[in-house]
Amino acid sequence: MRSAALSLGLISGISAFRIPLSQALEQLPLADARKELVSSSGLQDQIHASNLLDRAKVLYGLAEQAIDEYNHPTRVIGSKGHLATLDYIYSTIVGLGDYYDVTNQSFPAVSGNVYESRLVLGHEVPVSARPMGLTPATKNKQPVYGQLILVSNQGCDVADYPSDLAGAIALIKRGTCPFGTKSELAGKAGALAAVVYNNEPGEMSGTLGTPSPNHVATFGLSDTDAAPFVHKLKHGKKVDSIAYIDATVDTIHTTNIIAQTKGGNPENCVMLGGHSDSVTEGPGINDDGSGTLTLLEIATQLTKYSINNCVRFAWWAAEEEGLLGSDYYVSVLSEEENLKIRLFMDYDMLASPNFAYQVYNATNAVNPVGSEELRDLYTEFYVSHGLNFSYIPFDGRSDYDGFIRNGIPGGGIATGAEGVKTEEEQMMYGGVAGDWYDPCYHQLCDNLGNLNATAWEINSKLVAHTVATYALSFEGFPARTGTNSNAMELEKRKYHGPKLLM
Ligand code: DPN
Ligand code: ZN
Repeated sequence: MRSAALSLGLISGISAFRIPLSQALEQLPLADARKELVSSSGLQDQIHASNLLDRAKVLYGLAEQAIDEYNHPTRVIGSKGHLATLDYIYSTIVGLGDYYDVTNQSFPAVSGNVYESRLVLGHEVPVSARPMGLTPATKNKQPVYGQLILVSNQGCDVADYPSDLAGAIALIKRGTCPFGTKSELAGKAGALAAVVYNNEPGEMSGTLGTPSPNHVATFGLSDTDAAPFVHKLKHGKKVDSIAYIDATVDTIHTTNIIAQTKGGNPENCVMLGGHSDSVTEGPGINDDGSGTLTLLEIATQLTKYSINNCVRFAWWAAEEEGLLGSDYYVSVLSEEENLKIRLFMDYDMLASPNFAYQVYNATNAVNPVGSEELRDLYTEFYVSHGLNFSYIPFDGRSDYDGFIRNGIPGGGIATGAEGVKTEEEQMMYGGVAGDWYDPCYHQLCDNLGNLNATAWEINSKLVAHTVATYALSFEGFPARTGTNSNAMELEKRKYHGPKLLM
């Protein structure tokens, strides 16, 4: 009734003269009142793996539209595959009639492409050398030649950069500050290029983050590949080196799609999102076709019901470039609008082939209050279905980060990316210990064969459960307290997006 009265006020304010009352009433979202009130079991019953898989086939076809330009299917921002994905989401929601208000939110996104790269240290070509995300090219996109010079400490301070770095290549240890800061300080010191080596075992690829005019071409390197050169330099030996990166960093415009129910209390919104884009390398059917399509299917099924609280769906763009879409969305919310979002639920990678049921360990101690109540709703769901679950770090790798940095409780679930399944997890979930959860993570093979239908259906029912629960009531869920975050804790995070930042 409340929303009907509100809308009637609106209609009489604008056009009561021209529309007869009976007709005006027809146009109100009163249809809601004639629908059954949503229930968790009702909404869950509408979810079927077959519908999800049918949508996945459509999505793969859209990714193929990029083949002309990329020689393979992809839904990376700026590609025809991504534009077609946006059209598909938008037209599906609009096709549902008047249940949702849909918004396209355009924003600028930096996107980097590395075409070729090579690093030679002394007489060696270290196999682990990887150009960083958003790295600029070397000068004139040509190889640069110089001495390799060791930077002191962890290269987070101007004083760590020796004067003989001008015209040389900087070798910097990972740690303490972001890769972008190191690249910038190396550039300011006159270095031609920079190499950041890992301070823990293994390969290291990361991103420089927001571009700076002082960034220089920057590689990541494993600890073991770096060790002999660090040793040589510390003993005063010279290492002639060559660095070459052909890359571009461009700003393009891309689009978030937001769909909010017309019904339900608009002061109390339950918000959920997935990302509409993939990486350049592949079609992203699990990452994050799975989350994208789960949201689309639930948005479709929800129209059968009336709701008490507003539900707001988001399909973020440029997640793979560093959470650019979700960051932008939160950054332009007024305080008043921010406070209407009671919580944000992130659904990124719900159907990994070698899956685990992963729940972000979002505690109230570090995150906005309410995050932990959401976490517990997820774990109760798995437990009540006799399923196992595993906590995973809530460390900033997906689109929830902008929300929790601005005081909005957040959480989510996933089924695993490049992590390795343990023996114990094989007992808990089946699958193959020793393999990645998603063996095709960020690769061309993230295609229709890269979905586990059982995990996808269960997780989509979980998403339905969370939507129905909060669309019915926020009773017992903590009220919003403000838009501030626990900044000190969040600064320590190594991620803001899929790639390492420091
Ligand atoms: N879904 C991954 C991506 O968009 O690349 C990011 C991610 C990986 C998030 C692992 C959580 C855990
Ligand atoms: Zn993802």
